[in-house]
Amino acid sequence: MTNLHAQNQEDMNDYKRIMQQVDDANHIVITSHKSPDGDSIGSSLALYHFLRAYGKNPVVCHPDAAPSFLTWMPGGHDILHFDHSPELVAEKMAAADLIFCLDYNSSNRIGKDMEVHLLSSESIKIMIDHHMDPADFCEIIVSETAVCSTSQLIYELIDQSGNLELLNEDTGTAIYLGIMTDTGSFRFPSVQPRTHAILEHLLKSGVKHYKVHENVFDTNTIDRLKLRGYAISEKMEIMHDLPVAIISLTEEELNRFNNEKGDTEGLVNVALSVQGIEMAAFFAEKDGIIKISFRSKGDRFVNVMAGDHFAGGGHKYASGGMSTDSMDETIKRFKNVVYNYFN
Ligand SMILES: [Mn+2]
Repeated sequence: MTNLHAQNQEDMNDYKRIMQQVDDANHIVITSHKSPDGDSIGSSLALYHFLRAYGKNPVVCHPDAAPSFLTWMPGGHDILHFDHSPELVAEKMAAADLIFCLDYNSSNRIGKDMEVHLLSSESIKIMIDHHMDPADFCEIIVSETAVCSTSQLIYELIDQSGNLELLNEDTGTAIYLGIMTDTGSFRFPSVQPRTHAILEHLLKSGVKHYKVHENVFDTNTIDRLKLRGYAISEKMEIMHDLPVAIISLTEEELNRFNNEKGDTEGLVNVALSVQGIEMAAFFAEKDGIIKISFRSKGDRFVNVMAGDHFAGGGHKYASGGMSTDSMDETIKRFKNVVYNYFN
């Protein structure tokens, strides 16, 4: 879906129209959602490197920093963080004449405080995203919910605007990172033949795919591995009579293992990997709030449950939510919701 279809200039695709806005812009800001993941970092840095090769000087402004297994990326240390430098980011956003909103579908996904600066900006705003139900806060919306990652859409922007010769190793590495992490290393149903065609081109462009995998997956600390071992051996529960697995970690438990950003990443997928399990939930307590990740497969979907019961949302097979109840109360509530869902 794109808003610009309404204007329908037949000889120009949406991506070319986006590049027209880029041509006209002097101050370009690239934003993405809170709690960065591989796709928000990948799409932001891919667009950053591409626009630099195109002759622009964009700045990437994120709400908060990424875990270290993502910050090694070329350009990773050029990203400004609102929670660390609020005045500087506010200044960049106020001065912007073009703001990209990548990998999020609703302005509140960048956090209440940064959202104020986004909504008050007079800049043209362009959303490029793959989450369902895009909110209406951008002048141009590219919302492709069947595509595996926003990073793949940045490739489409570069390709379909006729700029593929500008795709260099840094841009390609960022696209590779985003596709790899948002597809569980190229295994989710969202992977299309087109995805692999893009990957072929990225490798031909000099992307060292093995380095991306090593930097993301082979950088465990001992504390992280012990925390994950503890979570699996002591805190994983399979629901009675239901193909549902749960892992929960309290703040005390996380602190015991010196938890750092990213240490619990993907634990929910470990729960989902148990033979016969169709749905998994991971609960983590932070500052008295329970943050929840939901995953599912096959005919089971988690996005509606996350939205209806846990103030969240997301994709059919991968959603998030939160709860201000205690851990025990939250898990009890989840079990009730799941019993109703399955019966
Ligand atoms: Mn994404």
